[in-house]
Amino acid sequence: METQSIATTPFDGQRPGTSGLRKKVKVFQQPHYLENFVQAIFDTQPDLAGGALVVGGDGRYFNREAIQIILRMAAANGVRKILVGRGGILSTPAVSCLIRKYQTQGGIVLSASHNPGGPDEDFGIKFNAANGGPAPESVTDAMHARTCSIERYLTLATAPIDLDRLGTLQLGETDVEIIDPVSDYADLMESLFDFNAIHQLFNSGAFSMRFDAMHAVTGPYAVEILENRLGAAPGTVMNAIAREDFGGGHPDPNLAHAQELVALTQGGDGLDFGAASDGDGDRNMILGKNFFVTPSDSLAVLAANAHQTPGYSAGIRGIARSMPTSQAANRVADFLGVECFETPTGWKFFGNLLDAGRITLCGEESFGTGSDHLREKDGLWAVLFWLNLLAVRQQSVAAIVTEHWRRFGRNFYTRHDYEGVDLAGAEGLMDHLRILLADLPGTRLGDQSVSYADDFAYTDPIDGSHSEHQGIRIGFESGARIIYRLSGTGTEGATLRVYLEYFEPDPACHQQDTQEAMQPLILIARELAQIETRIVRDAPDVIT
Ligand code: G16
Repeated sequence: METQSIATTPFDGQRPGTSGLRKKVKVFQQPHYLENFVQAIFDTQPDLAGGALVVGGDGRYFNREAIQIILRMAAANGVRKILVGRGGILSTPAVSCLIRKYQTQGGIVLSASHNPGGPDEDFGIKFNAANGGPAPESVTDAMHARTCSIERYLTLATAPIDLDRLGTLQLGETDVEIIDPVSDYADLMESLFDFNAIHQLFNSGAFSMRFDAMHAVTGPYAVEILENRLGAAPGTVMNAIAREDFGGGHPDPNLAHAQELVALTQGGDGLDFGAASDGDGDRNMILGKNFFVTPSDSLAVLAANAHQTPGYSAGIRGIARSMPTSQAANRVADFLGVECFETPTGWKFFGNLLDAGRITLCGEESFGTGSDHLREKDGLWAVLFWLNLLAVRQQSVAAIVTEHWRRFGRNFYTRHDYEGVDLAGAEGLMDHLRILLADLPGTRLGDQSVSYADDFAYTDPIDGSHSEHQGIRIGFESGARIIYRLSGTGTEGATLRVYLEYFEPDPACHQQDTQEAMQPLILIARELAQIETRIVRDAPDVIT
């Protein structure tokens, strides 16, 4: 089979964002577009030549075509062995699991995560390093630099291979092994949690639940783990069939996009437990009967109770949360006497802390929770963690969380997203805030006194790498915070995220409605940033 060197020229805008390169499918379908980025991976990751690689994606539209292109290019670039999920399917956590288990030199994940799929929707590609985690900025910067000067890519002149049959095929000199996408990951989950206790909970007759796979990649994983291995009733996993367009939905597990599931948990006969995951299986949403667990609270609750699960019975070494995630986890870390790190948004910033053994658990407000078992956030892991806690504590979700608030105080939290806004307006809003920063400390905004205001920068404590402009942070003497950031995962215009938090120690005030309780802070945030005039929006598109 002949290796071909194809002449190409650079495309603008191939800089990876918060999580890889995400663009519209039509952008990726342009001749040479995907190839240029993939060649930049091989050109900047010399260990892949002669090494092993994991390849898989969330099954969205263009997944199969992209995988065929990547396999041919990997073979032409001298990769010795490639592990591919059957049908081209691998969840993001499963890729991380396989890289670590089989000690490959990296992996390529094809996904645009929670963004919609289909011919007119989104696609994405991300490189994960040999530790199983998203490539750090130094690596993605090098890839981007390479895309700016690329002049050729290597591929093989060969027909598409059969992705649907398990077994090993030859592609030139390269072994391509088509593997069961689920089993290694399911085995890892079984090693971390008390499957007997969860099995008993499911069979007690006193517990009802649904897991919403949102027609995305976790369908087969959740059916195998929850229904086959743990004995949940067939149908416990809803929307279990993965589709290229996610059934036309938005595979984002939050209150706005998982309404069908949310409705099932509400009312007097609502389910005891509801959970959902996103397009590529790394996000999670946790619901109890008439109860939504914010991702920030979820991280704090898991940290406070980790010792009750087999995988974490020895306790945790430390916690990390992304900067906009609420400070609820800090209170638990203080109580446990372990370190708590505040990192920029993006799972890649947890990698060094996990590798160095400084943290065991990490999480983000954006529905991501994970631990040192992998180097990605992990949706089903979080669901199993909660199920394990429900089984051993024999309490409802609401009881566990309200008890947690009584013990540690409650960090009320909400995020307001303004999606698809004019980029220049959004950047102007951020510039306006930056100009205000120096004068804010010591002033009063509404009934709050500003104690600090900055443009968040982070120096990684392990390798000293430095990241700037990671979000505008305004902290008040009361412990409340307002944070403004522009999303790094959108594909159209800009998305402004406003994150709001305040601390309430008094249990008598813990049952208030979040939006009502936070109204004074919401108004401060809107006025300070001049949201209505600068991005011409009078209300957020999504509130979580
Ligand atoms: C990605 C990143 C997360 C980040 C999230 C939101 O998640 O992996 O670390 O918190 O995007 O980022 P942004 O606020 O920049 O849109 P996912 O699930 O999309 O891969």
